Amino acid sequence: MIDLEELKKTIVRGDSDAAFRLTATALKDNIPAFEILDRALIPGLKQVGDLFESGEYFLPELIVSGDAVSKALELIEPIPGKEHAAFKGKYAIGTVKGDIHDLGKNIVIMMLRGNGWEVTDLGVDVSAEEFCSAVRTGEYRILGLSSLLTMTMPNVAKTIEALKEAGLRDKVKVMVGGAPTSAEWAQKIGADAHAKDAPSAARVAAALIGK
Ligand code: B12
Repeated sequence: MIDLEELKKTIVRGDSDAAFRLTATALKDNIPAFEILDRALIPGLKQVGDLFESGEYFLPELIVSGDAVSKALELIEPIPGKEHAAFKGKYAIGTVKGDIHDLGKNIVIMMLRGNGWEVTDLGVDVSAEEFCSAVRTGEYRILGLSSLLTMTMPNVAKTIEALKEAGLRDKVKVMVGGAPTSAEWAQKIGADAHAKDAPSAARVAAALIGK
């Protein structure tokens, strides 16, 4: 049986090949995807963030650890829901302008796909105009906005304002998320909902459309 602590260590040292190999072994050992995420990949990233904050790691270490998680994630999409996931509708999601963090968003996407959502990934560094254009042309029930930097949080609010100005705000529910965000802040900027992690994102999305 594979030791998830070992997998976590591959993330902390940014070893993509080992992360990929150990994730494959974990899945072969029937360890559920959410456990791999919760006990190895996410804690690994958290440790990398702490090392960065304390000045022991620099940008190159963040990059290689991020790449190691991306490599592992290639193997575990999508994450199936607990019950049979009936089709719920279309969901568009992106990381706001100025922000290129996408691992959390990608995990949210996996969880949504495993829970009956058809998800369009709008990518990273997405401008308010690009979000508006997606809402205008697609039949999305929910738009998800991700922000990992305190500095880019205002761009979440700007995107909601842009939707209002374009007359699109009533066309779609808006969900926000990302480490520095909170439910209180989401309410203040006029979002419909906030979720703190991927499992709650799937739950909140279903609740938003009454399912
Ligand atoms: C990996 C990483 C990077 C990688 C990103 C790789 C990638 N492909 O994403 C790279 C190297 C690119 C990077 C760059 C930078 N980073 Co960085 N990074 C991280 C790190 C270590 C992990 C982030 C992560 O993936 N977490 C794991 C995921 C699973 O968590 P999550 O993103 O929060 O997502 C979950 C929830 O928030 C939620 N969620 C997320 N999005 C959404 C959206 C919706 C709609 C919903 C409902 C829910 C939801 O669900 C997710 C799954 O559970 C964090 C440290 C940390 N502790 O988070 C720093 C961190 C975020 N980075 C930081 C910084 C400062 C930077 C840089 C400015 C560094 C620099 N000097 O250049 C640049 C900015 C580049 C830019 N313009 O965006 C700071 C941010 C501080 C702040 N609050 O502003 C942090 C906190 C590090 C630190 N402790 O100082 N980074």
